[in-house]
Amino acid sequence: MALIYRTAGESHGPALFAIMEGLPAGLELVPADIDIDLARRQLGYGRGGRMKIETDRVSVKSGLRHGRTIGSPLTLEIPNLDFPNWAEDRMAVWEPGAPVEPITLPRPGHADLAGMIKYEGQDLRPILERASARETAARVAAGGVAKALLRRYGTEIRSHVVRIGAVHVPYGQDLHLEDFAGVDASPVRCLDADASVAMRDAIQAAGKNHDTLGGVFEVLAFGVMPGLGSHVSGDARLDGRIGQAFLGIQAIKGVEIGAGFALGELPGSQAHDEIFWDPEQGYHRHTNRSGGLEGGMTHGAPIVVRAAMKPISTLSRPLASVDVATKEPRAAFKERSDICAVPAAAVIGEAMLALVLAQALLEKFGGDAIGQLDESVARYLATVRD
Ligand code: EPS
Repeated sequence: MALIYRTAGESHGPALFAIMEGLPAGLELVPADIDIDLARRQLGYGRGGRMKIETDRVSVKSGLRHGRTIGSPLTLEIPNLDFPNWAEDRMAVWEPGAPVEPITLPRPGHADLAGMIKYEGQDLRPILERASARETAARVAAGGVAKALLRRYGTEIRSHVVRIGAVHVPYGQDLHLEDFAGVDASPVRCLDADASVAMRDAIQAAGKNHDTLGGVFEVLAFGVMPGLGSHVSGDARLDGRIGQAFLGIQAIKGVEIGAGFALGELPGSQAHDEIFWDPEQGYHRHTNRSGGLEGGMTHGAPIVVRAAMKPISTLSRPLASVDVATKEPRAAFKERSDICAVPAAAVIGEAMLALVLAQALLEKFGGDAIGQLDESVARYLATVRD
């Protein structure tokens, strides 16, 4: 059965949900598999007041018994602790006692205007509530489950921030799993201590200036077996599926795999990863400009994905807009928001890569129960070296 998932929930509604279908029965889970990543997603210098209100923890509503999946849809719920503050009026589920003023000043860069036109609304609230990156908490919860599945077969996913505004560290370095041990201790989830300070200062300066900052983060998957994904059709290529998953994260505007855009500048003799074999390592490469993917398939080297996040579009000194009710020029709507959420986006990127890889794993090996999956993977891995 294919692994599919869907999220539901509004930013200031009662709760967020993720439903996952197609997980094999018998996968062991503990709350920390999900809650640690939920907490990591809430961190990062530059988050706004909302993160002081929320303490994201998963509540499992179906699909799990005694800490093991049972093959039925897994429902993950994350309550919005801010909801009681909104329940009486702006996000009341039923008709509120008194009318609520519509929001009619779309923010440049947000889903507000296009969403309102598309859904024929006179109020931006329903659009911004679902477009909000609060939704990513549900994806991170689902990603925690996907990571637990992948871990069973030796795959570990890590991330770090490589750019905030104008401050950046070199991209695409040769990194190993151990390099990430302390990354969550950096206020911006950057591996370089000096750059962390400079990034934090840049966020602080942007905040003082009523501005926001974007950046670039990198996600790596270590211990990925070769042969996930397929070359046979465009939509089966894992590069494309990873690209979709990352570009589906709120505010992501660019994705690179491996050396990415820099490959466009190199001659073929310097762009590819030469192939070696020895009895100890089997097939291996000395470089990884391909970011672990060739022909839409994993080849055994770490997967390396970078994504660029645009600056948050809710500005405390708003940009020019138009009142959709009167068509008069007005400053855009402003609401409590973050100054920078790139460190959080990196954690969300981990979840998206985990979900794509878990889907590709189950697509290749299937299995209704974890034992069947274990057997298929072991049989395949025995063939890989030779
Ligand atoms: C967001 C606006 C802010 C962010 C929110 C995303 O929320 P609020 O409007 O409640 O202050 O904090 O992110 C989260 C709540 C979260 O959990 O990541 C937006 O408009 O996208």
